[in-house]
Amino acid sequence: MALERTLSIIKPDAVAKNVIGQIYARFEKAGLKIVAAKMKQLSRQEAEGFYAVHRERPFFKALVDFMISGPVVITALEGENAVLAHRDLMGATNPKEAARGTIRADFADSIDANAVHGSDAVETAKVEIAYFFAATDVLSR
Ligand code: IDP
Repeated sequence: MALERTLSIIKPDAVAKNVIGQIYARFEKAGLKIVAAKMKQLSRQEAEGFYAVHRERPFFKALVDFMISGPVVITALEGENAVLAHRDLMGATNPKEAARGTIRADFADSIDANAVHGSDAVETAKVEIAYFFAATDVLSR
């Protein structure tokens, strides 16, 4: 087992549904600790930079438009195998394919509005956490 950190974003659809607390409760129940958190209205430039790896994909503009459509909640989580543990909680990208009881199965409406983002690897998580938080804002406990 490895103590890891991962980046979670509660996307504008889930924030609008008022389920931030329900999603946080799932993190905590799974043993993931919140070590940094903020609510933020992303600028277009911030969202484009965050999703730069998808720049050439046909859904890029729709993804960025969606991510700036309202505030998001950005959280760094810490725990044993945090990256995979968090992705298990999220479920498949397309909520129609997400396993029962996952965040996306329960709260997401479509592949575009799919409630949450989670880092896909430890190295990606380091870059994504640093994209939104200064090192001094991540408080291990
Ligand atoms: P992930 O969020 O499950 O890691 P990624 O493949 O990294 O999935 O894609 C990033 C985000 O881009 C997804 O969460 C989803 O909102 C959006 N996305 C991915 N694939 C599609 C697609 O085929 N159509 C529309 N949006 C997509």
